[in-house]
Amino acid sequence: MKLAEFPRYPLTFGPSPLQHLKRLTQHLGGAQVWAKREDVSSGLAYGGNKIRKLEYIVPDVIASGADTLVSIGGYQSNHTRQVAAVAAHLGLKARLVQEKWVPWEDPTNDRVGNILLSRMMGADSRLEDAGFDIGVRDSWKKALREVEAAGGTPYPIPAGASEHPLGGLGFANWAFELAEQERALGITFDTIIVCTVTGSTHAGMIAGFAALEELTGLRRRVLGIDASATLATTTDQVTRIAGHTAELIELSRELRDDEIQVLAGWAGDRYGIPVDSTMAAMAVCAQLEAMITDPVYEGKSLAGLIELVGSRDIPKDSHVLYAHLGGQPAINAYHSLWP
Ligand code: 5PA
Repeated sequence: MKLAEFPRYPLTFGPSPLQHLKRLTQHLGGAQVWAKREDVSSGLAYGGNKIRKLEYIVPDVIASGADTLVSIGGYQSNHTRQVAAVAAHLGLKARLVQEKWVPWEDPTNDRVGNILLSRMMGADSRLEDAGFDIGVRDSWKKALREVEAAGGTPYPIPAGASEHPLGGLGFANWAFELAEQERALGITFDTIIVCTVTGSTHAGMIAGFAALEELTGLRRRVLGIDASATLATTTDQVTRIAGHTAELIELSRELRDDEIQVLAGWAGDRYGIPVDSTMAAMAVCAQLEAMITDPVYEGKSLAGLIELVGSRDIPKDSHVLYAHLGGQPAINAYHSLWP
């Protein structure tokens, strides 16, 4: 099926806005830096990248007759908060498995930010001790069985909605949406910067831009900035989901190796723990643009962008687009970074 033929349940206000980051551009003295803002494009509990993925999953949820969305993430998972939001919006229940993905010992970590919002929206959010892993977990299978045992009909949504068969479609569509916006603006972005952890955001973009390339011949660099600190696993997952999504939308060729680029260098040693470059990137963007990023995901991809523009790896005559994927609620649990 072509991408436009897949059913999509709208959960956003419309296309996510494009913003020229003029003061950041001036500060870096190189490429023109813009952002496409998934963090301000939906009214559902502050939105974010999962909303777009879920737009293509909700029709399947409705068709399945399920009454409970079951999903998994860390204590401060943005994904599970967006699943809780979509459940509330659809009048369904949400059962969330929140694992100890990050050894962040702040006593507010399991109480404020994302997890607080999920609880407010009525989700049944339960803590588990397991550490970071983007794969399919036993705790999640257990939650599915429990929902069934209680007489419910669960609908499973894996971590980040990435391993869901339709998980890549939202960001394949993002590529087409961007192409429309570019036509209206008269600007073409040659480089895209996107944070990558469970992979389907980046992978969807790769498939979408490949499909666009078939129509226009235009090649771009879609650079995934790893924030998982488990580069090999994330790169495998991106490769697999990009290939699967490309097949789903009937790309007429295999993806090339150069289309899949997940860059290391800004994740630090551990998922969820910021390093100096993360802190510097978050501060510079907050202070120059009042654009807020988080220390788990977006601060890390922003650090990548800043270094690649500063070093001219992304040349001065480029237009580079930073995909802002949301994630701000988590900063509440990281208050001690700004004492
Ligand atoms: C997340 C993911 P992918 O998982 O699709 O690679 O997206 C990475 C990403 N930015 C980037 C923000 C703000 C994100 O929330 N978050 C996960 C979560 O549980 O919240 C799936 C890990």
